[in-house]
Amino acid sequence: MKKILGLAVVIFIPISLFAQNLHIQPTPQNISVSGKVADVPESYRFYGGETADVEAVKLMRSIFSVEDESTSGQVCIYIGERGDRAVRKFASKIPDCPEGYYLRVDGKNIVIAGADERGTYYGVRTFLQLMSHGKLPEVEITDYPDVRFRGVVEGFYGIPWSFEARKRQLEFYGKHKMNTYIYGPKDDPYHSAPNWRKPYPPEEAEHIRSLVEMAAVHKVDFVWAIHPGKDIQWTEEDRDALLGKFEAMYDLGVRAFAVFFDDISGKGTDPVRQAELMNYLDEYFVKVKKDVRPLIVCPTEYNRNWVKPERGYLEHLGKTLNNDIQIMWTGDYVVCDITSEGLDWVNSRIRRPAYIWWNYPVNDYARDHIVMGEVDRLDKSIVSSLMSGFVSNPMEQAEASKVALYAIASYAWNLEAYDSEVAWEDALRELMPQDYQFLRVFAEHNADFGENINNYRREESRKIKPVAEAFLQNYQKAFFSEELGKKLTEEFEQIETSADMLMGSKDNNALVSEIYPWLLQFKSIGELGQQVLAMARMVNSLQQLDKDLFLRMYRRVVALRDIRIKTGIACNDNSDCPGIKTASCVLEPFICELFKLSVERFNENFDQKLETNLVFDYKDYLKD
Ligand code: LOG
Repeated sequence: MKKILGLAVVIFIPISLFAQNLHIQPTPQNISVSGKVADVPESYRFYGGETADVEAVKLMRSIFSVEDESTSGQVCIYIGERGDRAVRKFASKIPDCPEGYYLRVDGKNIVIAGADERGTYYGVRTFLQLMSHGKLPEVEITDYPDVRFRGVVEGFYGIPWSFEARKRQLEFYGKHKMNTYIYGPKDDPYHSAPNWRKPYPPEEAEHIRSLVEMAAVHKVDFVWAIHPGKDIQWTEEDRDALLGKFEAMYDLGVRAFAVFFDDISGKGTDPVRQAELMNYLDEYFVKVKKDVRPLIVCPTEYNRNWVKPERGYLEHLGKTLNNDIQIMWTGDYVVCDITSEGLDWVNSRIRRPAYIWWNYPVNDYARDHIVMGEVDRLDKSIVSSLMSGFVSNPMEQAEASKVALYAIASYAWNLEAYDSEVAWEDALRELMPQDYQFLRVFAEHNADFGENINNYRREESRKIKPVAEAFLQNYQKAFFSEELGKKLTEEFEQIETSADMLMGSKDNNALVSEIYPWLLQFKSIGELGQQVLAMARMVNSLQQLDKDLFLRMYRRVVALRDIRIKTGIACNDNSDCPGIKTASCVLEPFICELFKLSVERFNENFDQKLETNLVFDYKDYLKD
């Protein structure tokens, strides 16, 4: 039977639709598709298994096992890196770019040839995506990343990610071709003051050791960062303490390091001392060890808005820091979109391409919000050589951050081909394969950060927004549009249902538990919306108005508002950003406005003095 199937392989079936709809993320740089499709071969010969990247081979072997190999196999699988015998024939096709690969599937061959080990691994990752429903399209792909370092900087304030969450992250990075995880949670006392000089306690040390191992399996550089600037004394003693800590981390397996000088004041901010220290570490640690990656530094003036030109801070780093030290940069502001102009500006000062620390989707300055919206506004026209890295600072909610991280992986690999909508849909599907449609509803209405100190806003509730606006315009003129009202009611029903479905979902337990407080509030937005719309409708036809029923509805809305505040405070009593906010950009204000208009009308007609202001002010509540 197997033999017959094997023979069938050489005959490609022209199902061009299938092939044309090839969906590979991140989008490969060059792909040509013949339109022919074959079954995944069951009879094959495998070349290069002993010499190619171990992890790449392992992944390939999960489909093409050693046991099923046959010398008479019809299809030859070649795998390896440039210089390996198995892929020698294809050497000229391999892109001359780190982490690049050449991938070919034709009637007789499957070729995966990497420019280096990661290239081969990424080639296999692409191959796995090609194979869907047991079919393999005939393709030729030449692929490589636009941005050299892509990934995540766990650099937020708040509860650092758990060991379990980090494991899931590393797996996700490997799968989506991200190669960097910078460990720098502000609230890890062994990363920052007061304990940066001390070694980790044994249990935490062991966790780091296993994360480093796991990172290697997923082809991710585990970069350990230190944040010494709050109390560094610039003495020899402190320099040795820092070096000692690096040594201790090296012993745990760490082979990539960063030093963060962000968010400090006083002595630690001195660019001369910072540069001396960095060069010292470069010369006496990195260069001596030989197997350590180039250093990364996050400067004190890490965004344009904070630069004091008279200090000449960036210029000093640019001039003095050894060439192979990377310099991080958040853009024109702490939180902002990255622009070509901004990159030119900083690069000319630091004399190297900036290593972007993108402060999105981090929510440590807006802890009451969770953001899972479409990552649009990433500039596709930026010349990739202007950046040496693009890493995202995520949310304390690791699993929920994956929506943004998926997008960033896709963008940093291939800037021009980035499609925010596709990335968003894909990410949601990956997070919740079964309950995707409910998650989509939630994510659509949880995209903005609300008013915040960084003035960084995102579009939210995009589809329903014009409907809500038009409805209110009509209603202000005392016209209740049945058509628009129906759409809005349906939306609120869908919100309520989606919240229930997600709270009960077993599709991704880690995600559900992270977003649970927001789901509770999301459900109540659904209920509130329906109730307020019903009130508005009732008060609009005064002849039919049942005064008692209206008052009952009024009381229920007020009760829902109170529950909402109490739930919010119970879940987050952070004094800067208390509460849990959801759909706060469009739907919550819509509900407040419609409530106000309806109650005003009721008051006028029944000579009542009901409160019309349905505010959701957590801070006021905390004061009481
Ligand atoms: C911190 C970072 C924090 C982020 C957003 C950098 C380089 N440093 O203002 O730890 O998560 O902003 O609040 C920062 O961005 N400081």
